[in-house]
Amino acid sequence: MKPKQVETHPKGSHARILLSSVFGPYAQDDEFGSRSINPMELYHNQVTRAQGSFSLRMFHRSWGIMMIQENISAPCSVLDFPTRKAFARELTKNHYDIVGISSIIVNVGKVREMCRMVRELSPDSVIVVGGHVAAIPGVETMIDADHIVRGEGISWMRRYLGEDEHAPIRHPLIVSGLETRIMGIRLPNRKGGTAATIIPSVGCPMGCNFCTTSSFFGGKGKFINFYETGDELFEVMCGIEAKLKVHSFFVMDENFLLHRTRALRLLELMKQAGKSWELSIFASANAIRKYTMLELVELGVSWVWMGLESPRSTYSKLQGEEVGQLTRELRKHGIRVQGSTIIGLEHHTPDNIVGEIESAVGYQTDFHQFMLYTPVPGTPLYKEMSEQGRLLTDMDPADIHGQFKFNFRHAAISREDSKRFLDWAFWRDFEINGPSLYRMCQTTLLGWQRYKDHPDPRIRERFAREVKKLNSTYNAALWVMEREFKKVNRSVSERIHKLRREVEKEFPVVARLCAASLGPILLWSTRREERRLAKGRTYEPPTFVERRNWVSAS
Ligand code: B12
Ligand code: SF4
Repeated sequence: MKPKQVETHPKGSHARILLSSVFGPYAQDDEFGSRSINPMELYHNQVTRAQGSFSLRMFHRSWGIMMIQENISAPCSVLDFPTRKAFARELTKNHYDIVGISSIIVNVGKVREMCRMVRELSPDSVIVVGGHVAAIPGVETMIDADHIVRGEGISWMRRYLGEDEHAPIRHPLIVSGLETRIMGIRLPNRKGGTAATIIPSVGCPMGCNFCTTSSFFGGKGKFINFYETGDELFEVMCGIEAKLKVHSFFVMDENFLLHRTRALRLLELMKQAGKSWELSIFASANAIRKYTMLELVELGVSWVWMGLESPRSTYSKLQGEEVGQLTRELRKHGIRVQGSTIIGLEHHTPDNIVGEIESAVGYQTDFHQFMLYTPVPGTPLYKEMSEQGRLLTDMDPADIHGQFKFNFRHAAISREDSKRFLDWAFWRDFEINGPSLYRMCQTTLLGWQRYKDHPDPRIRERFAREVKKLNSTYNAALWVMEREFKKVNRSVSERIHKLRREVEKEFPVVARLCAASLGPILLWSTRREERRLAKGRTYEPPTFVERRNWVSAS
């Protein structure tokens, strides 16, 4: 079916709206495109997946539809992570004028099924599909939707409802991670215990050729700021801090530090108000280098996700950067680094790829994501590969997610080998550097030792807050890791032992007591988790229903 022209919905802001993410379960193979290797988990999907029971497990809500719901005045329900049954129930229980479905490309099969269900169960509803799935060429012919929205969705939905698309953006209250578990233990959901997500912008002006988020929001030189200034951002963060009782923010902005004026104004306001916040950010190496280490520390940057791509890559964000030196420096200042390396770049061959992976592993980041070089619809890389006739056309979109096999013909590496090299990279990082949890502990200790006596009380307060976990639960975790690795990887075990001794030197009573009391419990839960994982245990996020401006239909 051909998408209709975008006009305003006849009911305007009185239209009743359902915004849904695609249905689960996710971490199992099925006919709608779920894949067991593609769980709804950030770390276990693409970062710590080879780390067994030490893998960090957690879910993240679908922030795009939460943002849209918060910024329209129409009655609106958000249904996040429904089952097919829950989606059907919601469609029949409430009458919706508009059903919005949010999806990325891998889940297009689920979108197709959801559109079919809407036509059957709620035939009067207008179907709107948004998110990255909209970038698939010819998606109109794959799914039965009335509107397919490319790019930013808040302004689109406001326009569609006849509302002011330029009104200021209200930020929803978002707890960044859910149901966090590690070593077989689910961490308690304490109010304020988990960072809040804040989304200052979408898109990234760097425009790397493979980057789907950059291209989806305009490509090179373009991005959309929800909050232009440090003042606006500060105000939003203060509001969230008060309501969620957090000190810690997961800043969902592809390249937060690139917006230097905004970041430095935020810092100025944080200093004036004595805010000792922690920020987890995404930033490119060239953007990080625009700041001194002290500025980063003052800004509360405690975790940074940085694209390393490859030691020989030509991306402008890496130009002139000695990446290894930068990652070491960041960690010495207590900033946890998550590196991201691409497997299968154009210059990779079976002969040089092992060396490239070894270099990436040698950066010794706290976390390391490995991803296959993947031409994704909408990106310059996709266009280039398509023009060269190198795209594999018989692949199910559900298998194009960068963690399986190439979706294009590589000049030197076969499809089968792409997976082998990818899996080997994760394995090698774990073998050489040990569990990410241990590496994080190392960075936390370095930060504490360096800044515990810093003259700025905001800085001291933050490092004291961070080290609290290290001298208690994490030291018990170190005790377990040291024991478990003794049998399989003596070198890692010895390094963990050394770190634990340092922690115990710093906190002689608490750290030892915690290791002695909590250690055996954690050891038991870790081993139980290993057994569960060996039997194929997977995890699924719970379903959420949230209603706003809601009145029951008469
Ligand atoms: C959080 C996140 C996740 C979470 C899950 C989120 C969820 N509940 O689905 C986790 C960590 C589990 C995850 C997993 C995966 N993810 Co992910 N993820 C993200 C991340 C980091 C943030 C998403 C976000 O909230 N952005 C901010 C919001 C505001 O932007 P947005 O979602 O795009 O929404 C805007 C518009 O798209 C639009 N919109 C969105 N929905 C709708 C709906 C309607 C009706 C309308 C009108 C508009 C609209 O309006 C919104 C406001 O402007 C993005 C990267 C990024 N920076 O966006 C990747 C990203 C979305 N993920 C991606 C991928 C590939 C994956 C994985 C396959 C893992 C992997 N191998 O990379 C898995 C898939 C898991 C699965 N089984 O489905 C890709 C998608 C690529 C593509 N072109 O499809 C992205 C873009 C990362 C990347 N650069 O490659 N992911
Ligand atoms: S710097 Fe990162 S976010 Fe920006 S375009 Fe490149 S890969 Fe994308």
